[in-house]
Amino acid sequence: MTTQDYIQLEEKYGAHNYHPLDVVIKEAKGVWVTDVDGKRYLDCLAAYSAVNQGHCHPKILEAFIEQAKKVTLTSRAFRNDKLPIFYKKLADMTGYEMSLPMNSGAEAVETAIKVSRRWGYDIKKIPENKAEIIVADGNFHGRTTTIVGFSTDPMSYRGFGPYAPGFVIAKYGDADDFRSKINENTSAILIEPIQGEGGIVIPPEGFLREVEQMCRENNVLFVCDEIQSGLGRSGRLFAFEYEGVHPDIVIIGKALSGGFYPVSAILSSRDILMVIKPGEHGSTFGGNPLAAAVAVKALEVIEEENLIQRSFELGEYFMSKLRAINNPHIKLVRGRGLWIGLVLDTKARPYCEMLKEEGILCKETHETIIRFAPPLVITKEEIDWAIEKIEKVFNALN
Ligand code: IF1
Repeated sequence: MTTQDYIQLEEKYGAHNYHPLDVVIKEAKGVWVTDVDGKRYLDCLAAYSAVNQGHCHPKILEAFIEQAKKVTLTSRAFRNDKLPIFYKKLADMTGYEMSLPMNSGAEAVETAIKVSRRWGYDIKKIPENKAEIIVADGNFHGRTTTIVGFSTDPMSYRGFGPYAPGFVIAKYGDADDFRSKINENTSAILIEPIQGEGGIVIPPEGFLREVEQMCRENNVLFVCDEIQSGLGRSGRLFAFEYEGVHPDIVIIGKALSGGFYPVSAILSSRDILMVIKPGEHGSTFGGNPLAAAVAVKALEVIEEENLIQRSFELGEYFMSKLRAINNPHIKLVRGRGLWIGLVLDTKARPYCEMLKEEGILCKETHETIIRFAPPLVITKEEIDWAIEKIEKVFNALN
């Protein structure tokens, strides 16, 4: 079958809920993917940071296969020998006392919302059904109806109402606006430390510290969604570390499994997580032994291969090379670690299409921003190769 054959099948039998580039990937390894015609591409999206460790990492693959031969799913009606090890690994690596495992990122965000509301009622004594959670404009936290209900992007929420109440929008980066929205019924502030889908939007220095401070002053939980920004992507284990804050709840996913399996979790303290009593929350696959075994190895790879420092250093290098490209359409290069947004003054899609022809896969966001977020195992030589192609494309489309 040819690329077009696959595309026609997909268009005919699959819902059109995406508009992907016309590249049909057959296999992948590290930072490279190969399409059905045998053409290789440098992957600069890394499945939206789910393959920080690189595609099909051999050590995670081995852990996956070994566990899959033993037991994959026990349900949480019984215990298994991998989940406790996963809990301990998360606690040791992140410094958070306890965690609650789920599957998709959105499920973990929903879990954080439920825990924040339950804490609001049982601990803060907010009147029943009055709890409010403050979120940021330009947020992206997933695609469930609750979550899209507090999105400010019509692409996410139009036609999916009625929306869950109890969410208040504040201006991302504006601490005064967040503070002005706090009242006695506020149970949490939920934000991304850097807004990914918004186009790698880094808030003003000090914003996260001010949010943490207003949460402490008003007995409000500080919740950080690190599903995309976390686990090394930003050049730190968590992006919130750039401001030295310590959120009450941290939400993780994506690279937590290195792209092998949907694994997500929320990290928090015993005091907060114990508001959920047995049987009050969970999921069929949440905390299964296969997910746990894969996640432990995915976390070990981040440590063993020093991916956090690599992300920081190579991200600085990549951004410096992008800034050196002299092109009138490039307005701004911004990012943290290997999480880079190239802000243009024109539509980004044609550049992504042409970069694909040059062997680089990347994705535009919000029309005019090209996101470069390769797996953190990328080498300096591969970055140099990519820069050469990017310069060629910008010169051609000038
Ligand atoms: C798609 C981008 C979109 C996330 C943050 C929660 C979730 C995500 C900060 C939900 C997921 C993915 C979803 C995927 C494309 C990608 C994405 F932001 F990364 F670019 F959509 F905006 N919090 N982001 O980034 O996690 O339930 O997907 O596991 O929906 O197309 P999920």
